[in-house]
Amino acid sequence: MLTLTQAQDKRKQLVEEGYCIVDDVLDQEFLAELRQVTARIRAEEKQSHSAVKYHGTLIEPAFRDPVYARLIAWQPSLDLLAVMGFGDVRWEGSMYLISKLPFGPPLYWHQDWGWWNHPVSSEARPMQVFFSYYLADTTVENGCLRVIPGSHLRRFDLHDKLLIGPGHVDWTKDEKAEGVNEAMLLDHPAAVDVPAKSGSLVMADARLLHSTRANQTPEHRPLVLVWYFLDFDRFPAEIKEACKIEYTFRPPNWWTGDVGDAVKPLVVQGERTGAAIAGTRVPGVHLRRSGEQTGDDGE
Ligand SMILES: O=C(O)CCC(=O)C(=O)O
Repeated sequence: MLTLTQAQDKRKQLVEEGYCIVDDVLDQEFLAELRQVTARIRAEEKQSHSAVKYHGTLIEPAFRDPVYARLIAWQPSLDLLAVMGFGDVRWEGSMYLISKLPFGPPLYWHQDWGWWNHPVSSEARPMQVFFSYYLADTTVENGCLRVIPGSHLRRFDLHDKLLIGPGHVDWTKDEKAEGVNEAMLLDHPAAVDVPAKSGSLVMADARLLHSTRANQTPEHRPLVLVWYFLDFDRFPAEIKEACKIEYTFRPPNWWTGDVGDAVKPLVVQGERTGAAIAGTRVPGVHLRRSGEQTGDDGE
């Protein structure tokens, strides 16, 4: 567990740069179990690699093994968020097994925030984060994550080149990613490599521009990625309502018996109480260029 000062530094980095890494969040025993189950699921899955060539695999494993319920509610990660000062943590409902294939291509630049039309998008506080648990050490050679620090709060030239919106590359809906263009695969002068040790937690804001290096090795590079909302009680009501519509769980989308009990407090639930926002993944006026003041966000 980090000291308070270390945790505050991680929070500062997450808020200002859009990401941070915390080492040794998973212990060796749990990591071994995750590796074993994840390899089994990858082998069982009949996913066509050509359909998800940029990711490698894009499998939703959550309800296929109890180990993933433990990962979602992994106490050291939740304790870490608490010491970093985040409350009301919710599991967004999704988890992906992204196994970059041997000699697989880089992942294209993209960001994952879905409510760019809401003024809250310009606020520094992280609301939605992905937790990446790499099950093998990642390096520049085997396809580590790349990010553009600060791109969650500031518009870069790259934002205007990414194909998003209608006909766009939303890989959750267009797994073939046919709209990927050249700019989305290019190097960028502001890009930073984020190599990580297995067992570390790489945490990043959904708004951050990110991609990966290519895998230049003959080994798979496995990742289990989990999405969370932070400080959900402070979400704007219309986004909360949108979450209530999107993230519902009914069998078979749950584990059997008491396996999912620890996850229950993390689930978005509740009666609908108002209108939901129709979101967009296209950053609009709420993503400002450096130094630009729009005055549109209630500041
Ligand atoms: O494969 C990776 O390392 C990153 C995947 C990712 O962040 C994404 O698909 O959005």
